[in-house]
Amino acid sequence: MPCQSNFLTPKKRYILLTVGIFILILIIVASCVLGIYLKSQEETKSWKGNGTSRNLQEIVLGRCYGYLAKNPNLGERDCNKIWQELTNAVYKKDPCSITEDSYNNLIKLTQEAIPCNKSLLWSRTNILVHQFTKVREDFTTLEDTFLGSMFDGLTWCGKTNSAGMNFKSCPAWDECANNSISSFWKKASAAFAKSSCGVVQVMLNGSTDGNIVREDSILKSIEIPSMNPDMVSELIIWLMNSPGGGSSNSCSNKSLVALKEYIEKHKIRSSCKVDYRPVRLLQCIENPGAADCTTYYY
Ligand code: NGD
Repeated sequence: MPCQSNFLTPKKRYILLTVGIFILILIIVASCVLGIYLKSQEETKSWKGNGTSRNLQEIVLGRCYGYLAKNPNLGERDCNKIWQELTNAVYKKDPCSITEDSYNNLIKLTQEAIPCNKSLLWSRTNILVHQFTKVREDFTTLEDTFLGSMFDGLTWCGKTNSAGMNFKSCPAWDECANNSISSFWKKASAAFAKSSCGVVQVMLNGSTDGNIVREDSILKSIEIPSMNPDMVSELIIWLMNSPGGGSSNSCSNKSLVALKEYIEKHKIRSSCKVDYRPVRLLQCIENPGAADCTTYYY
């Protein structure tokens, strides 16, 4: 009796091979289609905030070289590496999954000593505080530091499935907890507060609507708890009201009393000055006819 072979006949082998190749081609085509679909989904997905600032890379590099030219004491810093670390933090990642730790390397590359008694924090006084530090360069806000000055006023976020920035839209501050912008400023603010020493100042807005200090403000939730009470001797509040009238507040305002208690709970002394004169003079340059400004004329 002829023994029966276990091997496939050439015909069966040919059919199996054809089917195998067909399935392989099908898998490759399906994954290509899925990839294109995911990419197009991402590109059409729209976040609520503005997209990455146009020419972001050129702006960041320009600001980096500009700061180094003005501050030779910082020594050798590699602006291209700094840009690289920003891209490492956000490229190929969901812009709502960027944590404060994503920026660890960026923070390391931009470390800078802040002279004692010169740190100036702020909340709801963005314009005024920076008008002030323009003329009083001995005070330093986060936005006047190497790191802060490179990224202030800019927006950026990456794309989940591909390298590069998303220039169409980025998550707004409140759209998700771990977004590329809010995590950056939280990390940068914590680092700035941590390296502050001596007497620290904070400029607040007495004429703002609602609470002078929001519960979830970066000042209250990040900066005050990040300060080292062994290094910071006092936090002085400058409460600035608008000189043109409207609502104004004193240091006995409820939210300020609560803030003072909160600061002291973190083992830091605090005091408060209303309408701190050097800043008031600056306000009066812009608004010389305001009732509260006329006393400065002789
Ligand atoms: O809850 C928020 C929010 N918190 C901060 N910001 C927020 N935006 C929301 N939509 N929802 C953003 O921070 C927003 O762009 C504000 O214009 C900005 C400052 O918020 P503000 O005036 O309420 O003050 P914070 O106490 O939260 O923050 C000011 C302190 C100050 O020492 C800065 O050096 O924290 C530093 N910082 C935080 C956030 C952003 C700086 C920036 C910046 N330069 O963009």
